[in-house]
Amino acid sequence: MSVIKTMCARDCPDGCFLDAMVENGRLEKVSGSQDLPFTAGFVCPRGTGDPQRVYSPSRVIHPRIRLGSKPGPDLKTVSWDEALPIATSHLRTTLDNHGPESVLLLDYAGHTGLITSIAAQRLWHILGATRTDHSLCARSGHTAIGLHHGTSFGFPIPAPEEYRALVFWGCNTHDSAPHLWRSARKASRERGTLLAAIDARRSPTVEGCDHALIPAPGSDTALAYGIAHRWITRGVIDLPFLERFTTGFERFREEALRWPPERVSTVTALAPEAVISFADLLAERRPVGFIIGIGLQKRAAGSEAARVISLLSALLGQHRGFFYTNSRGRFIDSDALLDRRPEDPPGKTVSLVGIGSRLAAGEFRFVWVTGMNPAMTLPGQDLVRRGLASPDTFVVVHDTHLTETASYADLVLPAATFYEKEDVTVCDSHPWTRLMARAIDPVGESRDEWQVLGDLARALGHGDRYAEPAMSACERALREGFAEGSFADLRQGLTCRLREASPESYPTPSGKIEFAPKVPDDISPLPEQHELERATGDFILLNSATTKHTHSQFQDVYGPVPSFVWINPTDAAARGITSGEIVSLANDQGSVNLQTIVTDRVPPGVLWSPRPFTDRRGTPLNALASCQPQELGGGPRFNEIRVRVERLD
Ligand SMILES: Nc1nc2c(c(=O)[nH]1)N[C@H]1C(S)=C(S)[C@@H](COP(=O)(O)OP(=O)(O)OC[C@H]3O[C@@H](n4cnc5c(=O)[nH]c(N)nc54)[C@H](O)[C@@H]3O)O[C@H]1N2
Ligand SMILES: Nc1nc2c(c(=O)[nH]1)N[C@H]1C(S)=C(S)[C@@H](COP(=O)(O)OP(=O)(O)OC[C@H]3O[C@@H](n4cnc5c(=O)[nH]c(N)nc54)[C@H](O)[C@@H]3O)O[C@H]1N2
Ligand code: SF4
Ligand SMILES: [Mo]
Repeated sequence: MSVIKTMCARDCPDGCFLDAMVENGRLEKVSGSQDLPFTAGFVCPRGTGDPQRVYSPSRVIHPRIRLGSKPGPDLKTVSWDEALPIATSHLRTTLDNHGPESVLLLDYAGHTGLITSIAAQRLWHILGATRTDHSLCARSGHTAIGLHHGTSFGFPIPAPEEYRALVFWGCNTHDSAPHLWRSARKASRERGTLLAAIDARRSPTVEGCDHALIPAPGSDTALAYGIAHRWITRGVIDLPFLERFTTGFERFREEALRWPPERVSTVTALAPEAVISFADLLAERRPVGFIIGIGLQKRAAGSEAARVISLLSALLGQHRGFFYTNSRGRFIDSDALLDRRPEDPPGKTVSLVGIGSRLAAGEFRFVWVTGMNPAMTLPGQDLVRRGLASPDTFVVVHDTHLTETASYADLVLPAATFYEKEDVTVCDSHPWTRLMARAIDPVGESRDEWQVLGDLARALGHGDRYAEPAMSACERALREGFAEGSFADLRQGLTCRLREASPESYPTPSGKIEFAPKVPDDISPLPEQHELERATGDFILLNSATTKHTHSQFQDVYGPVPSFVWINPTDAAARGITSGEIVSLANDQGSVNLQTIVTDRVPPGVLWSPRPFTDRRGTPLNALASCQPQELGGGPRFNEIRVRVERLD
């Protein structure tokens, strides 16, 4: 058995160093490498499930072309020599007849490696074709935090020893980042670090913390101002720090003073005393690390909550005492990966959250899908699926597995998994990286992205732009990237440490933390608590990941993403609903049927379900989600899906 050192490529904050155990050319087992203490010792169920997924029956192993109409499973195996000219000819015809804007790239979170995630974008830049703004996940929070701090990176991970309290705010770290969670638990055990959670439901993270608050969904801005109010009125804020490192505090102070505990209580539904005692607890436990969830900002005003929470630690005299994701604090030259040149046409960038409407309107005649399963993960599924199903739109899906989107593909191309190609990935939290060495040969006829896109570029006369080996582009991108080690070390399998921006530097106009930055007219200079819609008989459906699946992946290993919904006993009783019953969640966009679990882990008026399931009729959860982007940052609104709950007869 040989052990190949690699790193996980999934879109996960933990960035595990993995040891791939290979025997006779076959991936047998995957374990957490001892080379990185942060992730050593265990991997999540997706890591352990990788060997099964790599060889699963749903793996795409040959190119396949559609027989019959979309959507449907009828695909015929063809050779690469047949498949590539078909893709090229459709692409060329679309470019000639409809222009580059009608050629869309849908790429997202399947593989976060520098090479894999950029390979298709490089060609789209050369062609001046349509790309998206990648707004589906964390973008609003990045924009929000950046308004006040210049960029969104926060304290280094693992959390420095001096944190005496960690607040998990609108994130379910227990499931979404198990190693980060483990390091927090260790700090709690060994140093008495207080663990607190603020979540709109009793999540696994809430259950694992010493202290928790369950505010009404979308009321976090009020809560954060309430905490600031208590600190300001008690005089526990660090005035010399605020004087030296911030601007605009007076205006923030005035707003915070408008949020006494009683007013906070009317918005959050928390008892005034609970807000006061929580604020006092944190003030005694400084320095405090606020971990701001990506889940938190997936609502119309989610970015407002991210803004105000990111400012709290400054009141306690701390630089960047928050963690969101640290992806914006690295020194990676993405232009080197894209090979951007002045002569390239500008191209068009459109909203990924809002792409459903454009797809349904027939704006695109050629769509290349890679590292993404849009027929599951995009909001507005009715529009998305209608658009992909159009006979006028030629859809190519390059994926490792036969996905729900493959049912809408005209051509499916087999992709190599991260065990089958070389790459380098940069994790969003900790700063360590190492080469993702190729552990096994590509399964079946699968090919990596650089090769496939290079072949397509060559056929279109742009071969010179893919002539360099992918690893040289990667090396150029990382030229300024390392704090310890070098690209040569990386190539030898050594652990390298990436350079990180200083937590004490603020690339804002003033060079300081700006409480009330200068912003365009449609944005409020200070974070704002939006009016919450009052009871209309509708529920708010929250949804988040569970441990076994990464978004729509691993359904081949662990079965479908479970379709159940938590409902509060009071709401269930009022509707005569019992646990285990199938109900319909419906709104003006669609409906899904799923099984109830009656539990007080959600408050009245709030529902929670795993994401992103399809119901028994094949309707995806995201049929209910709106493709109207958030105002700030253009992010999604997955955590404020309004639905009615109806019993099925
Ligand atoms: N309802 C709801 N929907 C959501 C969210 C939510 O909270 N609620 N969250 C959103 C978030 S945070 C995110 S990040 C998105 C994720 O959205 P997606 O990126 O669409 O997520 P996945 O389902 O993981 O799809 C990734 C695809 O990449 C493929 N893949 C894996 N490795 C490779 C590779 O090396 N090469 C190629 N070519 N393909 C590969 C996988 O097989 C899989 O089909 O979903 C969003 N959707
Ligand atoms: N197992 C697994 N892990 C993953 C992923 C996966 O698919 N599977 N995906 C990865 C990706 S791409 C991402 S973006 C991250 C996301 O990981 P997180 O940032 O942890 O976000 P979520 O998992 O969506 O959890 C959000 C939590 O916020 C709560 N919440 C929702 N609305 C509100 C609100 O208004 N206020 C408050 N206070 N709480 C609220 C929800 O109840 C939920 O418990 O996870 C990553 N990790
Ligand atoms: S998905 Fe996350 S926890 Fe699981 S192996 Fe990958 S990096 Fe580690
Ligand atoms: Mo995400």
